[in-house]
Amino acid sequence: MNADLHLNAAATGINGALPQWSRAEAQAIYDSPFNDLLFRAQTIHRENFDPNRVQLSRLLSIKTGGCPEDCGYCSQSSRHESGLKASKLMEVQRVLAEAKKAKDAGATRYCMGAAWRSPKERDMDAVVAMIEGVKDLGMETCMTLGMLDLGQAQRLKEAGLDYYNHNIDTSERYYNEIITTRTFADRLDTLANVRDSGIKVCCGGIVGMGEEKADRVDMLVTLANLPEHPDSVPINMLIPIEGTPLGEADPIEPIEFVRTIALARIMMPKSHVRLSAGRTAMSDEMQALCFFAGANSIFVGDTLLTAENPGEDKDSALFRRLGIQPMERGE
Ligand code: SAM
Ligand code: DTB
Ligand code: SF4
Repeated sequence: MNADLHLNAAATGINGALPQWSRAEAQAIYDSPFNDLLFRAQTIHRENFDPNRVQLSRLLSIKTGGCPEDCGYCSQSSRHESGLKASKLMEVQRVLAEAKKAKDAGATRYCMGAAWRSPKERDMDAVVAMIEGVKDLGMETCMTLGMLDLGQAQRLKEAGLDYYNHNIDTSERYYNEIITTRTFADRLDTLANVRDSGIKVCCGGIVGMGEEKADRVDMLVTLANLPEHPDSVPINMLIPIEGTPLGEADPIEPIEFVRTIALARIMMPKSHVRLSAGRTAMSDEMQALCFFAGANSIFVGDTLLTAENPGEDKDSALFRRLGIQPMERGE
């Protein structure tokens, strides 16, 4: 392996602070020979995790569509003509019935998503009841509700929320091409509020939105240089949705996608890297390479929020072929 690749910021952490990565350093790793990159990622993966276990999360859209934001990839923005029917906040009992089914199917974490810019005061009681109910089932709870102020984050923490998902989505440079109704800095503020309230952070982004390699690298550098690494890092492959500005985007080259996963694993060794949206468009071989590169979490079930996901039968067949076992709760 190229000796340069051993030189990383890991040596520079002072007083337990996380090492800070430079873009050049990260880009060199991303561009390294594929076999070197994968060997390094898999070595780091094995130092931190059981390489044959993958964490299973299940998503539910608790409030679908009609979102005022203009995220260019999203089926749920009211500014795009995706044909999606908007619905009101789901009733608590229905959410809990769905969570129970997910638990019975092996999911350890239940992630509830709402198409909001941020939660409204009038919705908080129901959201709190959902968190409490899902926790009572013995599952980990995750929510993604848009921007949060510190008070809202503290309220969710008190209800027992384990994780909050809020993605930076892309590099700071490319961000304005994709979203104009909230800034990159807004995203970082929400992440700080979540972290300060003591909720674990789930934060990643999307690739395949027409960005350059450098944008993928920069996005991961931003994540790796946060005061703490996100506990979970979802890497979504764009699901192109008809009627959205990115509905006709060219797919990302699979090897580039695997490189992105490997770099995330190398820079954030202890984070759960989630092979997130877009798996229906991936071959088994591509997913196997992603697991080898250090991905160790997926969404299970036949829907994500609004889009398709492979479903239980396909995933259990894939896991059998690869000798992969589901992770236990809290692993
Ligand atoms: N409305 C909340 C927000 O944006 O903060 C929460 C839900 S939002 C749908 C969660 C994340 O899903 C987005 O940040 C984005 O990374 C991902 N996502 C949404 N649509 C996608 C698509 N078509 N393909 C891939 N990922 C997508
Ligand atoms: C994340 O990073 N990916 C999930 C979750 N966080 C909320 C959402 C994927 C959404 C895919 C498109 C859809 O289902 O509408
Ligand atoms: Fe709304 Fe979230 Fe979709 Fe953006 S990603 S349009 S905030 S639901």
